[in-house]
Amino acid sequence: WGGLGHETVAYVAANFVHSDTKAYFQNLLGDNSDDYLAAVATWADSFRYSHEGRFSAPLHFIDAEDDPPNSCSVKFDRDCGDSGCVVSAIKNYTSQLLDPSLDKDSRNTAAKFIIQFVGDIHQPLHAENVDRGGNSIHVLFGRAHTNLHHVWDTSIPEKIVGGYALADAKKWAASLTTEIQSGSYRSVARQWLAGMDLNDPVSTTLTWATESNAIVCSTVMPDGIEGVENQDLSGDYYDAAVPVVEQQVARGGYRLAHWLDLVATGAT
Ligand code: DCM
Ligand code: DCM
Ligand code: DCM
Ligand code: ZN
Repeated sequence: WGGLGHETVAYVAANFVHSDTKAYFQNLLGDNSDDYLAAVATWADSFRYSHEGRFSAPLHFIDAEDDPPNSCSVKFDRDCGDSGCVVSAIKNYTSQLLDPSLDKDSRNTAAKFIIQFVGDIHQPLHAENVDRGGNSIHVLFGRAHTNLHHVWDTSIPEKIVGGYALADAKKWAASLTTEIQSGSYRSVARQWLAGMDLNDPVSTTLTWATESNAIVCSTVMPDGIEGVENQDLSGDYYDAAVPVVEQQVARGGYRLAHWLDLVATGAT
């Protein structure tokens, strides 16, 4: 996701964490405001462009070598490369967060990675190898020339919300939070947490990646690359994507809240 998506995931999570979890992460992140998660939700996107952070670029995604739209799948051994992937990264940084012998600076960094990566794994094209997660597929969004990956990261979320400021993310998160508490997600949200296990982060996050990757077959390119390449995706395609993007952002935030609860409980 772009900044808007990541910040919205973070605000949704902040709306659901236990008060002990909030105190734990406010202390670790050195931020006692209500924006303590959203304020660092895109730190890892800047870090990966720095010299010392270059190693972390592949940790934002898992390149599923499946065959959309005919067959979607994620397999850890096949798809998580030698340099690591979003699944191995969440495992690694979760274990760092839980290591009391580790200095606070490292645990602060680990927390920022977790916040970004739980968001990213819910972006369908961050769980797909084809054309570098859609980056090499030229598309139009209205009059703008862009690529399929960017449309899902940024164009669709920003069209839904009508902006990309922190305040826009907070507003979108409030609306998704209401949907989880008393709206269209009320009956399914509990199921979103099924199988979450702090002692088995690989299985937990592969479940999320598999669900995300399945959306590549169903919604991102149901008619293959030819169905989207050089097409304007701001009309009917956008309309079909909106509920899927909203659900993925809501799921990411709700699951991030529970993961942070498990970490805070496990670490104290
Ligand atoms: N980005 C950044 N610095 C750059 C280029 C892009 O922080 N020099 C950000 C903008 C997008 C995000 O990275 O929000 C896209 O990241 P990804 O495509 O990994 O989701
Ligand atoms: N930005 C964004 N969505 C846009 C345009 C910009 O998320 N449609 C982000 C990217 C930069 C910041 O806002 O982090 C400032 O961008 P710019 O300098 O391009 O206005
Ligand atoms: N990306 C991805 N899968 C890939 C390569 C890149 O999901 N195989 C993501 C990472 C960034 C965006 O696409 O969010 C742009 O990547 P880059 O900056 O490497 O072009
Ligand atoms: Zn992306």
